[in-house]
Amino acid sequence: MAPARHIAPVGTTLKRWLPVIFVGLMFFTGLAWNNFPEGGWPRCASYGVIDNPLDDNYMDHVMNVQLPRMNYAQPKVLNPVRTDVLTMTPWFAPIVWEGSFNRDILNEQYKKRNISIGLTVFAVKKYVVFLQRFIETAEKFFMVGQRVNYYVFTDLPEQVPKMTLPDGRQVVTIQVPGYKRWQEVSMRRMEMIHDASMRNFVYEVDYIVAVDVDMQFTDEVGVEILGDVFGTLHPGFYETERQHFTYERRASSQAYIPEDEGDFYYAGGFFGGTVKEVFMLTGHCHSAMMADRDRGIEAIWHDESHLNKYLLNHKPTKILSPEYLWDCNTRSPPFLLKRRFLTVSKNHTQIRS
Ligand code: 48C
Repeated sequence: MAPARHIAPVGTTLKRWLPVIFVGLMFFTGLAWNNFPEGGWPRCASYGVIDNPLDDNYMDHVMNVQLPRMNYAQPKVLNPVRTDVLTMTPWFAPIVWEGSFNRDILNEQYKKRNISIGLTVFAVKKYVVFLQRFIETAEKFFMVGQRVNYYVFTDLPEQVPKMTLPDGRQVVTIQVPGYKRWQEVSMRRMEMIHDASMRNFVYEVDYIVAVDVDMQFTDEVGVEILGDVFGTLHPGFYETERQHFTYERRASSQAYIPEDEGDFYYAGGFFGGTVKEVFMLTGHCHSAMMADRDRGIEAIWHDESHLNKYLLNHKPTKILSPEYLWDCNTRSPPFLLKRRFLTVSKNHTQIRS
């Protein structure tokens, strides 16, 4: 019977081969390392080098996430802060209400990104009278601590109030025609924002927030509103059945929405998003309005009708509650814990004449 071969315990074998394994590992690692594509980790087994979709300092992000110590209430899975209002749409877009977010956490996240926001406002003909209060109240409440460009579109640039603003905030005046009809002024905003997005905004800011000027900020409006594309619930329709929304109901208009369609009724006076998304939204709405004009039709609520059609077919990634656009003459219902952006009472006939 052949002598039993002496089989050394595994540990001895391993020790004996360790140097060989180590040298081998170093050799192959070195080979591999030299073949990594420039700029970091390959995403998958590649047939030829692919562009690395992660930005160059990917590892920095991963290794250096340092949110400062913050004390805030623990979010409770079974005990949501708001149970009186809808806080998420069926397409997973958050609806922003007081209590549904912590601005300190959001500010920390945005601070790392060093963003800038463009606030567009049209003050054409007599509406220039609203600018002073608009900007003064925006300085108190709008994106405090962030970089902001106020883009003031007007036919009367000499009447734009001269205001000294802190570092990082400035007024940029853009001259536009003083269209005769107020409806035309309102509708042309889409065209003007679209053009300015391509000419200026894309080089100057990350987000665009487009609002009415006959308004004033009365409470914090911060980075909680930012996202790819957002609309605002109109204060007059949050509890209305959709067949009673004042959508455009004539099929001949590009803004047409049938009675059995629609999610929400969005206000024309407050929308926004990334420059790219706002560029597409305003371009689409402007083209639709020009197509209607060629066919001799004007949607019932002008740019607001087209905004609603656009956001029906291109769902907003975030929705602002009526806290962000409220009528100063309407009492606050119990669910309205904040009034952040209020209409300024005016004599429509006088101001639009
Ligand atoms: O700037 C003007 N001048 C006008 O004569 C008519 C409208 N406008 C702009 O369009 C203002 O920025 C207005 O806020 C906006 C249309 N919105 C309104 O008139 C009410 N907020 C509905």
